[in-house]
Amino acid sequence: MSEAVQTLEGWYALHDFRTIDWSAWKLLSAEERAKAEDELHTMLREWSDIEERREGSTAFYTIVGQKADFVLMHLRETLDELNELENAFNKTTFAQYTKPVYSYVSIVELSSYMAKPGTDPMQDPDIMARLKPSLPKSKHICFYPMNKRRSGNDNWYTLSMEERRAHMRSHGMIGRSYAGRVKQIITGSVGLDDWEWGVTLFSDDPLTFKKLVYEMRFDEASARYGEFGAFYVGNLLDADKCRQLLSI
Ligand code: 76R
Repeated sequence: MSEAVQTLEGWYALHDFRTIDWSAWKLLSAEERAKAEDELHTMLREWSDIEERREGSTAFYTIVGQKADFVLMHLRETLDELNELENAFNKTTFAQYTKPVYSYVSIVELSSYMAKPGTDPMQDPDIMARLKPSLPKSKHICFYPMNKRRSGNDNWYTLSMEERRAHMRSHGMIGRSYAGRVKQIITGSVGLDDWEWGVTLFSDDPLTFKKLVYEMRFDEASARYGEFGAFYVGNLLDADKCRQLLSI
């Protein structure tokens, strides 16, 4: 049996994708819509207070295309908190005018392939910041789930630790050449959801997603061992953009 890599886990993550029921939303009176929006903005403010207290983080983005209209990505200390906030949102008037289309449950994960031997990662402030990150307010988000292949000669899980480390080094080198242009959050979901990892990328330029993901496709870690689910891409929603989106 190959040795499993040690992983470090941080905050739990929920990616909640919804469409908006525009026909029902349009049937509301302007007052009813305003009330529903006020309630939504109160909830958004509560989430940003939680972020300020460093007890979690929330990202709110539109989704372009027909897979969803928006995503709320939440990070929290526990699965219970994620469930509570999901239910609190579902009880709002605005949520009544949305339909869930996809969700993903995972946990922020760092693997130790590149860890410096003899150091305690939990004492490293950079590592702690990556495990419990404040989600960036970049203009764009990209999310997709992925697996590492387990078929025939292409089985990631039968590779030795050294082989996997070499692949991850090469993978990390490509990633690092995008430093400053993209922020990636890898969340592990083995035992939590249908795929093995969620990949969430943030950038001010959506073309960077295409360039980065394309370049990685040629790297063996992705070319030979990567399997990918559906891609979701979208634009940052601040309070003003949210009002614009919901105005009829
Ligand atoms: O933590 C580190 O910086 C070490 C290097 C590193 C690891 C171990 C790293 C760097 N990643 C690691 C692990 Mn990654 N990553 C992806 C995708 O689309 C694709 O082909 C793959 C999706 C992207 C875009 C990406 C970006 N990475 C992982 C793992 C877990 C593997 C395991 O444990 O077996 C997955 C599934 C995964 C997938 N990666 C980076 C990036 C970027 C941009 C970096 C550089 C980060 C930086 O140095 O700032």
